[in-house]
Amino acid sequence: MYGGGNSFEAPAINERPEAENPELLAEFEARIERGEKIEPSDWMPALYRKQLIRMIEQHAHSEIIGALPEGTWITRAPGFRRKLAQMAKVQDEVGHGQLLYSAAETLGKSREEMINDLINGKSKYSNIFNYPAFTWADSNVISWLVDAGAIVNQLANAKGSYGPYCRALDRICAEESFHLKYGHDAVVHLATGTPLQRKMVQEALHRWWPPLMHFFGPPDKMSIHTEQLMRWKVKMASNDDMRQQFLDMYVPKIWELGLTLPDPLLKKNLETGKWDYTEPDWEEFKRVINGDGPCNKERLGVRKQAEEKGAWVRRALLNPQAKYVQPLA
Ligand code: FAQ
Repeated sequence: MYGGGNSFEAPAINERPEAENPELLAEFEARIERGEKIEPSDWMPALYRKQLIRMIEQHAHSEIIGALPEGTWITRAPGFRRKLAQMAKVQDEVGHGQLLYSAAETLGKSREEMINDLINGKSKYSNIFNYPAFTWADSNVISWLVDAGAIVNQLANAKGSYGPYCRALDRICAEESFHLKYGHDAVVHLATGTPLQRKMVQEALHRWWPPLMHFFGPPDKMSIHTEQLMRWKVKMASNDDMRQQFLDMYVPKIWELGLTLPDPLLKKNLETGKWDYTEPDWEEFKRVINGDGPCNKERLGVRKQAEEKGAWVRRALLNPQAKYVQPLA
């Protein structure tokens, strides 16, 4: 079990599907089976609501924390055009966070509670954003391959059962596809550039490969939530299936550029039709998602500071009647 204070606990007895009204549960599951969307005002089992909040909230946090490693490269991106594009991408990621927080709010958890849970380390966010982007090439690898991984996941889940989440994912995927092209273009530029540029992108790729393999979640046999989530069509592909899809689509593109990956076992197995690979270090994954990665403290520190510095704006928005009173000299 991936534990720590923020881990998913066994559902309370009254949250277990068998504790629900059997007729309502059967009708709910039949609707899902028919491919209908569940909307916020519809009846839903308590566990479906809890799982969706967990997943959408983690996704929202991942977007706003995910903006940070690339955000630090806006001022250092090479040239004005790259700076503009980098800035637009980072703004998109933060916008995705907003869409996803709104989708999670429809299930009854307030944005304030979600942000508090993020800052206090109670909620998780994607493992991958706890690693540093040392060079411009690291930022490009994120733009290409982390976005690619996110698209594999989101295209599948956009066909899921909860209306507000699926609609948010449709829009996010459209923008993310553009990020992917931007990232690919930037990586190709470095890979076909000077020997130093090529070396830089090759090193970045080796650094990001293990966290990219972790990104899709633990192997199916270790996953806690997949079975229930797939039954209710919240998740539309298992972790291993998404990882395989990613390998299938992107390893050939990486090799095409003459770049290497740090896994001597990586190859498509013609008998099984699947990719063979070395299991990444799942102990490292557990440490990172439970708060002990290279950049966890720094990432949460930035969010905490943003929250504190922006508090006056939220207060002013919530109470527009309040006027600033000039203090007496
Ligand atoms: N990182 O039972 P499972 C992006 C946790 S968006 C951290 O397999 P599940 C855009 C999991 O929460 C990236 N924790 O879990 C962008 C659970 O712990 P809990 C985010 C992870 O939910 C690009 C435990 O391990 N995308 O990148 C991770 O069935 C570029 C057991 O795991 C989403 O969130 C992980 N990688 O499957 C932004 C998509 N994997 O909660 C900026 C929505 C697992 O019990 C720049 N989420 N855990 O304490 C999902 O599809 C699923 O939640 C999975 C995990 C597939 C991530």
